[in-house]
Amino acid sequence: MITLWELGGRNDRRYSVFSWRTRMALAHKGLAFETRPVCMSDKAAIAFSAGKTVPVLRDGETVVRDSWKIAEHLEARYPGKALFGGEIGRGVTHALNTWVDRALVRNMLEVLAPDIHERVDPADERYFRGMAERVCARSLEDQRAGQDEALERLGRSLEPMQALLKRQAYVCGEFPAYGDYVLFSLFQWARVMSPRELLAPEDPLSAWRERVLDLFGGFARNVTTA
Ligand SMILES: N[C@@H](CCC(=O)N[C@@H](CS)C(=O)NCC(=O)O)C(=O)O
Repeated sequence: MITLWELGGRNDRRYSVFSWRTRMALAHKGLAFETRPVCMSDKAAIAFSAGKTVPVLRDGETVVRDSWKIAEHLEARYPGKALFGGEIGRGVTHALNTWVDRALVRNMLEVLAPDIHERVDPADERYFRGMAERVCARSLEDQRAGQDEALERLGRSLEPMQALLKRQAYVCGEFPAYGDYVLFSLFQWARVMSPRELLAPEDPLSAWRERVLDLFGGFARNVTTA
C-alpha cells in the first residue's frame, strides 16, 4: 500500500509542485496509491516524516520525504519502467531537477503567487502569504501588479527548454520519463492554481505539455484546475 501526503487547496485541488512529480512518477510506474491532503501550515500532520514539507510517501513500512528521494526510492524498488534510464540518466536527471528548482521555481512562484493565494485552503492563507512574500521579497499586491514582468522573466528562463522541445518530443527524448515530470510539475502547478494561460499555442512547450497531459489516460488532465 502506497500513501502520498500532498497539499490540498480549495475544492480539493492538489497543487503541490513537488508532489506532482511524485504523482507522475507513480503513474509512470503503474502503481496505485492513496492520497492524504494536508495544509501547508499543519506540520503535525506530517510530523511522522521528521520533516516539514510534502511530498511524503509511505510505501509499506518505508517513509520517504523529498520528491527527488522519492523518485530514487521508486526507481530502486520498482525497476520495471525506468524513470531515469541507468546511472548516467539518474545523474543527468538530478542535474535537471536541481536546475529547475534553483532557476525556475521562484520565477514561476512570482507569476503565480497572487493566484495561488486565492485558491489555497482558507486555513493556509496567512501562512502562504508569509512564505510567498518572504521568498519573492514583495507583498502579494506588488506581485500582482508586476505579474507581466514576472511572466517575461519566466519566459526567458524557459528558453533552453523551448529550444530543446523543437528538436525532440520529450525532455527525456523520444519517450517521457522523470525529467519531463520535473518540468511538467511547474505547468501543472499553474494549471491547478491560476486561470492565466502561460504558453502561446505555437510555443513548443505548449504541445509538449499537451502530450504529458495525455499520458496515463489523462491522469494529470482530469483534475480540478483554475
Ligand atoms: N525539496 C523538496 C521541496 C518540498 C517543498 O518545498 N514542498 C512545499 C510544497 S510544494 C512545502 O511542503 N512547503 C511547506 C512549507 O514551506 O512550510 C522536495 O522536492 O520535495
